[in-house]
Amino acid sequence: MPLTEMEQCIQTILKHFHESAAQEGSYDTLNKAELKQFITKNFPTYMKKLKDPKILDNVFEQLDTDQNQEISFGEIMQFITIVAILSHDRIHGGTPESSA
Ligand SMILES: [Ca+2]
Ligand SMILES: [Ca+2]
Repeated sequence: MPLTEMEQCIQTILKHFHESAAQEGSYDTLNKAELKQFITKNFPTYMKKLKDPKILDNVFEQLDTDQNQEISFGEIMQFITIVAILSHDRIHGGTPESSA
């Protein structure tokens, strides 16, 4: 049975997470360099904001809720969730028709 579109979305997220996570150290978590690569590759618009290393540090700390200096799949999902919510807001906020 083929995957539904939503299942494919989840598979895509898993694939790209593991591609970045496998670069160094644990193959199932992102260190800071891997997080940077993950965002650069998958969210280039957001990467512009991360040019300042202090902002990357801050994003890393915010996502690393268990403070083990690695970003797990569950922790990166917080980032994906924020991006998804911002994308949703943009759909409703960008056009003149949306003020109705
Ligand atoms: Ca890793
Ligand atoms: Ca962590």
